[in-house]
Amino acid sequence: MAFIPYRPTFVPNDATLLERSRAYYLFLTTRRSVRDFSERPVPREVIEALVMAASTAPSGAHKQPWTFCVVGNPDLKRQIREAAEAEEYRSYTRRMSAEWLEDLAPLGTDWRKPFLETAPWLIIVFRRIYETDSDRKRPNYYVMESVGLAAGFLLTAVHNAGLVALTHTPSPMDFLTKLLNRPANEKPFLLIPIGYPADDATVPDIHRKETDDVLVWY
Ligand code: IYR
Repeated sequence: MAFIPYRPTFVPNDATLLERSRAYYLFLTTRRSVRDFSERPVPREVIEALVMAASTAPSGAHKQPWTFCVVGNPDLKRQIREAAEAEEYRSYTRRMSAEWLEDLAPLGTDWRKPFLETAPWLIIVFRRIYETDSDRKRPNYYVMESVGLAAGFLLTAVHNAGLVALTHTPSPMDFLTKLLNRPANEKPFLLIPIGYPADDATVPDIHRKETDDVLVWY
């Protein structure tokens, strides 16, 4: 591998360093998980740019062990919704523990997932557990960490664009492998509807942890 000089995009001075850091933090505090989507269309090229932003995430041995499947087809969205709701119904009525349901109660979620049809796009993130190079299996490394980072990059890109997203985790997710016809080396990781928020969208009045609760200096 050739090495090339690292050229910083810009060199901040002491004042802009703090200003930019705080401004970005403030901007991120305005990101929310939204469950009420508008049907307003979002151009395909926008989604492509957001996915490519996600794909800039660091990854184990730079394997980029992810595939972003993008669904806009209404019929496929309906099939995904039906399959997700069937699993979620079983989860909410049988599989989730009393403690789990109690922790979720303030968020007001249930097995119904209308956003899987309302949102113009569903991005299903798959983690690639290995690659097949001329019939030989090659491992990927730190796949969970890598794909988690890419999903995080996607969420901040969506927020920066002025759109909203939801990190949805229907469980189990194997129905996505089947519906999207994915190969054996890919496992579903997250389902992320993306679009504009509905005009009357509401979000729970959550509060984030304070500095002292998340940061320890040594
Ligand atoms: N996957 C279910 C339940 C759920 C679980 C957690 I942890 C959440 O933060 C939110 C929901 C669902 O999507 O409803």
